[in-house]
Amino acid sequence: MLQQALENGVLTLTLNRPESLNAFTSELLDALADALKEAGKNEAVRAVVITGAGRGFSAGQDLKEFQGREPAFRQHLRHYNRVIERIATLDKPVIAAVNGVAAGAGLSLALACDLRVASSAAVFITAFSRIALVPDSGMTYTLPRIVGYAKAYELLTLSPKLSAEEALALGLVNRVFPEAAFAEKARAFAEEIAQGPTKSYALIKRLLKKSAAATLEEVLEYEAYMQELTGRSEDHKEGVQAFLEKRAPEFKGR
Ligand code: T3D
Repeated sequence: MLQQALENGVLTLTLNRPESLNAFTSELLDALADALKEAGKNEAVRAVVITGAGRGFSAGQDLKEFQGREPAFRQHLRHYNRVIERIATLDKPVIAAVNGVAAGAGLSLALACDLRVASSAAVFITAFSRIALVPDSGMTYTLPRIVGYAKAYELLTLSPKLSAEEALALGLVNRVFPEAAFAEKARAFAEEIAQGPTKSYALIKRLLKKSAAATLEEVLEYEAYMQELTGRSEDHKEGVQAFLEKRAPEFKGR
């Protein structure tokens, strides 16, 4: 259901229900939330990748899970919200490696990550309005912040299928890699990030999250505080030393 592998500082979490394009069940969401919590505690993890098994990233909610039962949407969304909040507060870069279709809450999950890389075969669909729902899992927060209000409104109401190239042009993804080399390229991208100054990345993430609802004055103060923390880190000393010695830095995430 959820596969985990830790290699070279990168924890890869693979949604593994390929027969339904990795549609989410409560069980899968809880496993993902637990894995993200553990990733926060494990010092060996310096970056997290979320990807999908088979030809899909995730088709969102498993539409078969509640058939024949009374819907309890608000209660059920707690499973999603826990995942989204854990990604937002995890002090490590979280990368969505979108190997195939990302629809509904599958797209919400990708948008909640800090970075997105896509296979040239990936397809992006907001999907909620196609089944007369509103978005969830933070998509009305993340999407307009990435593409702006008017594009977000269009994507959420008309729900077109976007190709990887269209998603790249909109800024929905950071990189597109050819389908045949996707796994290898996505891994290399994540390993490069995991070898970076990850303590500094963690505080950049906190600053950006805070800036979404803060005044300039508050941000200036928070930046100064965070700069004090990064300025005292081993990685900062190494970065300056490496610059002076004209060599590549070796960051440890401390
Ligand atoms: O309950 C709550 O709390 C509400 C929460 C809502 C969150 C949401 O995510 S709402 C949005 C839910 N997702 C969708 O509406 C997307 C439904 N899927 C599709 O529109 C299409 O499958 C795709 C566009 C994603 C991909 O199309 P295609 O042609 O590449 O694949 P396919 O043939 O439609 O799907 C392949 C199989 O996956 C198929 O199974 P089968 O017929 O081979 O046995 C299909 O039924 C299954 N599948 C795809 N999406 C889902 C799914 N099974 C369960 N749930 C799905 N969401």
